[in-house]
Order: sequence, then C-alpha cells, then structure tokens
Amino acid sequence: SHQRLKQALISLSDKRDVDYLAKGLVDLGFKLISTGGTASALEQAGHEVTHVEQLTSFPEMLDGRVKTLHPAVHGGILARRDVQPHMDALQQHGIGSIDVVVVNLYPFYSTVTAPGGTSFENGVENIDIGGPAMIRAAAKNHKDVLVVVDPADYPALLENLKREGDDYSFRRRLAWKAFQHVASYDSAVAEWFWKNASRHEFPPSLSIPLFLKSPLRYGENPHQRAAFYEDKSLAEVGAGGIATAVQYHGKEMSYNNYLDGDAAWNCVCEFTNPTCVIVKHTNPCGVASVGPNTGLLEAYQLAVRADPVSAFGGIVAFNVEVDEALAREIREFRSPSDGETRMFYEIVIAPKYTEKGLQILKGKSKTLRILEAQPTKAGRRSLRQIGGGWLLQDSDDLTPDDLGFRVVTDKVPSLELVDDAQFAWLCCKHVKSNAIVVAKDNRMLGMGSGQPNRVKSLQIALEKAGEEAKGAALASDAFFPFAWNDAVEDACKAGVKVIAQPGGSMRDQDAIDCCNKYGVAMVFTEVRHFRH
Ligand code: 93A
Repeated sequence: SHQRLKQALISLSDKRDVDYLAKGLVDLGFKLISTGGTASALEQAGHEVTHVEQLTSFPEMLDGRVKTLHPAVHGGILARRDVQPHMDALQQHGIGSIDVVVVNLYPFYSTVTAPGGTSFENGVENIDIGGPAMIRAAAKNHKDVLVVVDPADYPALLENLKREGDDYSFRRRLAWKAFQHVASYDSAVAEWFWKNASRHEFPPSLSIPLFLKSPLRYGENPHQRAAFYEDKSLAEVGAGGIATAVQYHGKEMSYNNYLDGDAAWNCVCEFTNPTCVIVKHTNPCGVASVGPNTGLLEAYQLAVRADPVSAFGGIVAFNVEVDEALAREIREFRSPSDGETRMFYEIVIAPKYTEKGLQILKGKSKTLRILEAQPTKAGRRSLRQIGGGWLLQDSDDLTPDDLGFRVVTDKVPSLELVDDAQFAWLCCKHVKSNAIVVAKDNRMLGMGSGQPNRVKSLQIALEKAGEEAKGAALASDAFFPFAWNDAVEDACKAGVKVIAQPGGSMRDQDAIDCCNKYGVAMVFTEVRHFRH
C-alpha cells in the first residue's frame, strides 16, 4: 500500500528456496537488498541485488562479524511509518525503509552437534549477532515490516503481499515466530556456554531450546490437545532417547506412546546382558535378561510370561539387535494366558534390527510402531510442571553397582540370591512408588506399582509371582515402616529368600527380627528409588 519503492532485505544461511522467494518478491515490485553469500546466490540466479555495503557505504568487516549492524539497515527497519519525525530522519540521512526482512541464522546447532564435534572457538564464531538483531528489529516493528525466519512461510508471505489490504494478524503471527526463533536460538547458545563453562554448577542452566517436533493427535485423552517438542541441546551430548528414535513402521506415535516408550527404553538401557522389557502405562510389567549363551528369544518369552495380561497392548523394548528368529517369535507368540490369542503390542523398540528381522516385524500388523533408538545417556535433568512452576532434579542414575547391599540378618544370602536382589532392585527403580518387585534368575516374576499402600503393592507383586515367589528375591523402593503382621512378614510367609530395601525406618529392627525368625536374608541398600 506504500507508494515508495518497496525493499526486501534477505540474509540467509539456509538458502533453500531463495530463488522462489526472490522471484516472488521481484514480481511484486520489490527491490532486493542482501548480504555477501546470499547476494551471490541471488545474482547467480539472475536477480538484481543491492549489496548491504552499497547501502551502508561501509565494507563488511571483522571477518563478517559486522555486516548489517548499521543505522542504514536498522533505521530502515525500525522507523515508524506513521510517525513523521521518524520518516523525516530517514530522509535526512538518506536511508530507505525496509518492508520485508527474511533472515535465518548461522547454523549454530548443526555446528556444535556435528559428528566429531567442533572447537569452542568455532562454536563461538557461529553465534549469529547481526541476524537476530535484524529479526528482532523487524518483529518489533511488525506493524510496518513483515519478518520471515522459516522457508516454509515464503508462500504465505508472497500470498499476503499479493492480497489487497493488510492482514495485521498475519504480521503478528510472523513476529511471534520471529521472537520464538531467536529465543530458541539464544537458549541453545546459553545451554552450550553453560556446558562449556560451568556444567558442574548447581542449580543448572534452564534455558532449554525447545523446537516443535510435531503436533500430536491428542494428549493422554482425546479431549486434550498435545504436541511434541524436541530439546535440541541434548543432541549436543548425544543423549539418545526416545525423542530422537527413528520410526520404521506403523501408526504415528501418540502422546501415551512417547511416555510409555520412554519408560520402556530407559529401563531396558539399564541392563548390560541382553534384555527384554515390557511396559504398560509407564511401568515395567515384564523384564528378563539372558546370559550370552541363551537366546534373546527366551528373554522375550519370559518377559511376557511375567504378566501376559498386562503385556498385551504393551511396549516391548530390547537392548540388543532384533534378528529374524526373534522377530518371528514376536509376530507369532500366543498369549500364555489362553495359548491362543496372538500377542498385540503398541511399539517395539530396539537399538538395531537385521534387515530380515525388520521385514518380518512389519508383517505383524500395519499399526505396530517399530522404533530404532540410541541408548539413553545418564546425567539428564528431570523437569516436572506443578501449579505455578517447575521442579527440577537430576535423573535417578544410580545402579546396583553404585550401592552396597549390606546384609543385616543372621541369614547371609548366596551370591546367586544377591544377584537376584540386585536385578529386582534395578527393576524396582523403574516402577512407580510404592514399588515392589519379585524376581529370580534374571527375570521379573511379579510387581506391584503405584499403590499408596506398600502392603498392597507387595500383595499384588506376590500374587503375580504366585508359587514362584518361593526362593525368589524381593525388592522394595523404600523402607518398610512396619514388619510384623505387615509387608515384611507377608513376604517371609510367601517364601521369598532375600529382601532388598533401603533401611532407615524407626522399626528397622522389627524388620530384621522378623526376617531372622523366618530364616530370610535382608540386605540394606541405604538408597531409595522413589518414583512418584
Ligand atoms: O556475523 S554476524 O553476527 N553480523 C552481522 O552483521 C550479520 N548480518 C547478517 N551475522 C550476520 N548476518 C548473518 O549472516 C545472517 O543472519 C545470515 O545467517 C548470514 C548470511 O550471510 P551471507 O549472506 O553472507 O551468506
């Protein structure tokens, strides 16, 4: 709607679709202004370009650190068209106004996350200063300037410019995207500096660069809207995990799939032996490890057997490659409950698949989601929202190797039983409190989760383990406040041979006395694994 010559400033690191953009702008009567590399690209595509240096009468200097940081650029962007003194000032200094700003920033992310890494100096050089300054200036003056930071918005920009009359809401939306873009960018820079300068300081930096990965169909329930954001600062440390998994097959991942998939994957990554974990509603309901001489096939079967009813519709995760034989077993295995129904799963996750294995799994069903993920690294932060704020904690990274399993009873457990107790303890860590796990020979026999009452969790776990509880190990995520006629005595009566718990209750002695009476071993870990 302006009579004067319209100008667009284009300065891009990601030069995708620049020719399309330039053509569209030129057709609409725009004059193009551009920086070094972008100007060359435009000229090569046959467009006429004003170089920023012509505008500023100043050369690009300091190895390009100062290119567009100049009043001839920023005055042209920031001047308010409806304020006469602003326009007079532009006139006085011979500055033309800039109506469209298209900028994307130095690729800081891909540089600092490049495989093989990069030097600190090179990371610093890739921090864009002039680009964000232009984006912020244009977004601030969005009433008069259209600002685009995403090539996906080029068509909408051109459409909008073509249309008669001004769409103020479009301008505002672009401004929002622009500030969001710069904020994420600066968060990434801040995170990276924190990691390089003071990663051991606590509390840590919380400038998390979140990027929308995909909208989700819905949240935990269909009436809740939902979306999935990726924390790109994690890519830097190669954190792995479910967010960066590759999906080979199946229906699109849902909100609950991500939650449950995360739980299954984090749990299975804990184990060093070949292991299968089956998760239902974020709780492992089947876990089995096998030694190097037994096939993973057996781990899978044992994991299902721990609780076939819960495993149905669950998430199956492996920490080693899924081959043809295993894939066939997953496809064909019938529920041990009735020996007939084929098992149904939401997701299979593994670090790798053989070609044949993948092909066979794809044949199980159209919907089965097949994911390949990289091991989740320790040292993550756990963040949870509460009303009015966020709670931060380190992720719970302790493993049985970090703990002493101190024997406190007359009965000393055999080495084999200590192994069972450690296995049960490791499973327990991934079960919602109050958590009780019964295990033997590297497999979970039963678990009780999420009960507000420890006795109830214990009863559920023992019930699931059934007769197999006899001679097994039992782990509790926290201490037993009572023993006699309570959880400890129930466990002893069920025939477990060793109980692992943190200890620390006022009535620890009752628990010990009770175990002594029944000839059961008890070990204290002195560490608890609440998971609320
Ligand atoms: O080095 S800068 O921080 N200083 C500047 O003045 C400046 N102006 C534009 N970075 C600057 N830019 C960035 O250069 C843009 O954000 C864009 O990413 C890139 C485009 O450079 P070229 O056109 O030379 O490829």
